[in-house]
Parts: sequence; C-alpha cells; structure tokens
Amino acid sequence: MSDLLENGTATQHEYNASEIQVLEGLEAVRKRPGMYIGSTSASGLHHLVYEIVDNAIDEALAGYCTEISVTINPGNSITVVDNGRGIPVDIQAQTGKPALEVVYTILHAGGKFGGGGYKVSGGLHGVGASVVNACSEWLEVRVHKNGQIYEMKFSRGKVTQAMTVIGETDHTGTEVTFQPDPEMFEELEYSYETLHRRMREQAFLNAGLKIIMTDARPGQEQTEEMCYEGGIREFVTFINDDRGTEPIHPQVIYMAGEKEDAMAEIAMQYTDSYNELIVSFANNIHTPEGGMHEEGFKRALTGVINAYGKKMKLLKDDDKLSGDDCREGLTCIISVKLTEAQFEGQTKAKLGNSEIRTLVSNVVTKALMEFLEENPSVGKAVIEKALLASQARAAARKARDSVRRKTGLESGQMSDKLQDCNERDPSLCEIYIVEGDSSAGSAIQGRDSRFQAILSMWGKMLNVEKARADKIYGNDKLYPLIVALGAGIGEEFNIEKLRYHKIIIMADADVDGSHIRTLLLTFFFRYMRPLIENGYVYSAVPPLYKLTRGRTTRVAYSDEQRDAISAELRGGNPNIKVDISRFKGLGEMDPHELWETTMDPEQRSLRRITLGDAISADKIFSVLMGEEVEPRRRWIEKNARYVENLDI
Ligand code: 1YM
Repeated sequence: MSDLLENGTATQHEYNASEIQVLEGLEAVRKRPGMYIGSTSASGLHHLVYEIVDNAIDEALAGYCTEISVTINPGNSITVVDNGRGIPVDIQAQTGKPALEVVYTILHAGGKFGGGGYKVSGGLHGVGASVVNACSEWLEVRVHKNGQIYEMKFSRGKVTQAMTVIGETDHTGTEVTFQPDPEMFEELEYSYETLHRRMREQAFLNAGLKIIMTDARPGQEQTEEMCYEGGIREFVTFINDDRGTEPIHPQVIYMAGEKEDAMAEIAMQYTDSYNELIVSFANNIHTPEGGMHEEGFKRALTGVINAYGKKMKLLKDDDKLSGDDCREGLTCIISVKLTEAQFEGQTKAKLGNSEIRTLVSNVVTKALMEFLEENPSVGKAVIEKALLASQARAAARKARDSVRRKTGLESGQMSDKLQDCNERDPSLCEIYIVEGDSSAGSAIQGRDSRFQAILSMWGKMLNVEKARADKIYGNDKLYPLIVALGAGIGEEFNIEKLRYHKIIIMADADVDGSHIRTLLLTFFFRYMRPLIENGYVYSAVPPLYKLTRGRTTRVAYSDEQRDAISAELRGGNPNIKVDISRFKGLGEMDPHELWETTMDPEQRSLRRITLGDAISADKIFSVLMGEEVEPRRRWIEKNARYVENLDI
C-alpha cells in the first residue's frame, strides 16, 4: 500500500488492518450505505453534501481556500465549488491512476491518506468523496490546477469518463456536482433550510471563510453569502439575537489557546434567560452529547466564578455557587480542533479525548479570571445573577420538599391521571402520555394493561421558559408526570429509578399535537435530559388516513403511502371505489383502532426522539414563549402556516 503525498508521489509503508477497507471497494458502500452516511432518508441525503463540503473546509483550514459555494440545482443535484489548490491530478505511482480518480473511487480509512494538511484539520483527506460518489447516480469533478481544467465523470462509483483536460484556467480550485442515486435514497429533495443552517454554522466556526449558499430550483430561487470575521463571537451574538434573550453585559467574552497539536476557542455571554445554552464542536463537528471539552469548560467556569466572587468580596465565605448557578443564562460556543478526535456515546456525538479537558480548563481558568478582573462591572453582574439562581434553587428545594410532604411523592402515591400497568420491570414497561380525556379513554381501553400505562395530560401546560425550577415542582400539570416516571427532576434526577423505559408521547398530527409535543420535549430537555440521552423518549406515529374497499380496511401514515395502498386495493382496476377518510384525531379512533394502528408493538411505528429534536423543540419554545416580542413575531411570520391555531 502507499500513502499519497501532496505532489502525487507515493511512499511505501506497512500494510495494516485499517486498510483492508480499501479492498472492499465502493460496492460495500452501495450495499450498506447506512454504515457510511447514517441512513438513506433525508439525513443521509444531506450528509452527502456535508462530506463534499468538509473536503473544501479542510482545504480552508489548511490555509489555501477562502471561498466555498454550495448550490442546489434544479432536479436536486448539488454543486460545491472551492477556490483551494484543486485536488491533485498527478499520476499515483502505485495505482498508475490520477490522484483525483483514487480520491473518488477508493474507499479509504481516515487519516491514512495524504501527507500534508493542517495539523488539526478534520484530517480525513477526502475520505467522504468516494462514499458520495458511490451514492450518486452521476458525479462530475472539475479541477482547476496548473493552468488547466481537468474533468472526470462517474456513475454509481464507476468511472464513465477518464480524466480529461477540457480547457485552460487562470485560477485554482475544485468543483463537484452530484446527483444522489434515486435507487438508494427514500428522500431526494434537498431542504434549503437544512443546508443553509449547516453552512451558516460552518461559516461561524471558520472565521473569515466565505460560504455562499444558493437555491437554484425554479420557484425557490434564493442565495445568501455568509462570512463572519468575528467567528464564534458572532455566533454567540447571533444565537442571543435569534432566541430573543437580552445580554446582561455588552461584549462577548472570547478565549483561545493551544497546546501541542490541539487548540480550543470559547465565546460566551450571559443573558437574562433562566436557561443555559452550551453548543460545542470538535473539528467543526457538532457534539450534542458534549464530552471532555464541555467538562473542562464547566469545571473551570465554576471554579473561576467562585474564586472571583470571594476575591472581590461579592460572595461570603460560606457561599458556594453550584455549576448550574454559574451557567444560568449563559450562551456559550466551545470549538476545539485536534488531530485524532475520538467520538463516543450513543450517537458518536460526544468527545472522548481527555487531554482536551485540561486544555479547555486551563484556557478558561486563566483568560476568564483576567477578563473579570479587567471588567469588574461584568464580574459583578455575573455574580449577582448566579446568586439569584442559587437562591431560586434553594427555594425550589423547599418547594419540592413541601410538595413531597403534601402529596406523598416520597410514598410514591400516583395521581388519578395515571392508569398504571401490571409489570414492574422498567425495561418492559411503557407509558403513553396522551393529551385530552377522550383520547386517553380510548387508549386506556385499547392498551395491553400488562405493560402499557396511560397518563393523561390536560389543559394548558406550564410555560417552562418563564418559570424557574421552584415553580415547576409544584405545578399541577407536571406533577403527575414527575411522580409517574418516578425518577425525580433536575439535579436530583436519577435514571435508575425510572419506572418505564419507553416514554411515548401520543399526540395528534396537527398543530395542537405538535404544541404539546414541543412542551413535553422542552420539559424533558430542561429537567430530565438523561431520558433523551438514553433514548427512552418516543413519539407515537398515528395514521393519517383510513382506506376501505368492501370489507378490507387499511391505514396510511403518509400521503405517499395512502396513494400506494389505494392503488393496491384497486388492483389496477380504476372502476373500483376505495373510500379514503382522514383521521381527524386520536380521540376519534375507537379503542381497537387505536391499539391496532398506534399502540400494538407488532404493528405500530414509533419515532425515537433525539437530543437534536429536543434542542430544536427547546429553541422553538424559547422563541415562542420567551419575553421578547420581536423574535416571536419573526418566527410566527416565517412559520405562519404551521401555527395558525397555536395558542400563545
Ligand atoms: C468541492 C470539494 O475536495 N477540495 C479539495 C480537496 C483536496 C485538496 C484541495 C488537496 C489536498 C491536499 C493537497 C492534501 C483533496 N486532496 C486529496 C488528496 N472540494 C475539494 N481541495 N492538495 C489538494 O491534503 O495534501 C484528498 S481531498 F488526498 F488527494 F490529497
């Protein structure tokens, strides 16, 4: 085997196990795409774009590329262009093929390829390019290099046009266009929103890099140029603006440092919100499950705030601010770059490198103390805010204790809103959270009471955004839910005590349903986050249509499925009448229907809620329920068609 160097020459090195992959070729990708791009649904489809863009961003990190453009073309092909050096086109000694061809046709393990590159780049040197090629009906690359334009074409991973010089050029760069393979993907339509959000995030993370996002599909034409000289500082300002939270000090605090081949940068600002928002990245990859960089940050923050408070006599000797107190209202971006990032956790979205904890902690300890000492008015505001949070937490504890005494939380007395199941092993138990008494009635009759419990929620739920923890504990809507789950709440939450390992939100497929889902997710996200992190929260998927032909009845969960089933029931005979009716709501289904379509483990479909879902819910919630009028107005205008009936 050989490593390809920047100039296209090859060096010998020992064959090792990680390169066995190379031998599998791209057929492996086509056989099991999920292993390489996660899924073949919308998320996998968008992942293709990120793989190509990542190569361009690596080139920017290496210091050679300043501009990247991403275009959704009519027909949902994608074009990505960068102004870097251009992928090497030299003939590789070992294979006798141009490097360009090797990059696009050979599946290679990360890091093994390419000698150059920035020390702390994603470090993958185009590993994704061949995967994208394998997943594309067709893919074309044009490289501007050495004054010439080289072109090469592929279909489903195979070369259809060898590398050809098609003209001359006065600049360098790479241009890739691909059409995702309809044989592989269930979803073929790109979402401008999704790509735009990701590109904006990348523009914030790579200060000064210009990213141009364009939708060229007829009727949807739009383009946006994104370039943030301030990098993650501007990211913090943007988030606070977007959420409508008001900063309590004018400037964003920025800290950065590096050690050996790792670097860390942190931008933070306190706001008047009661919630913290820490968003972390490793090598520009979002790490929603946190990890060592977040740990290092939190540890240092708590240490510095307490030490500063004591030093400035803003805290008494026996005052001690907890981590949560120190983070209330904080918006923070942490971005680290390192050579060999280890991703762990359920969704490989948690950073495991422990050396990063020390780096981040050292950077924050030093820089934050300096900042606060130079800006005593900010220091004072931060300590006062944390003290208030601490007092609220004490009040919450009191409220919780009193609730416990009054209502027997300790004795585990369940509310009459819960119809429990017989089984006691949590791993076998499910709880359906149902809105409204009529749906709850059907669910109670339709369920399998051996392992399915039903909790009915009713009326308007508490606005979690506007309430501190002390109000949450005593709330009569949330209380039955807290008791039923049995694991406590907030700092005291103990997943070991959880009584059900499937918590299923069953709400209608309409605006009100999505409202209650958003409320519940936000509550779980803020007060019972391990539920989501452990993958215990689900959303039931009720059917949308009922199709009847004679005595045959079927249900459909989407418009496409409705059309397919309707055709199937007609059996190619257009004269046969199939009756199609729309389910208006769960409350309308009889218990038997509800069991068959939505609750029977053999037939139902459940959607597992991810941390990402919860974060989006939290965001929607903050915007809709927060104090600020302007972001709410903007959000409603943008999403008007979804929120017609939403009661805010
Ligand atoms: C629109 C997608 O792929 N740009 C790109 C890729 C590479 C280079 C430059 C590059 C890298 C190196 C040297 C190096 C890649 N090169 C390779 C490999 N844009 C896009 N721009 N010269 C150019 O890493 O040393 C893989 S990707 F391996 F051939 F060097």
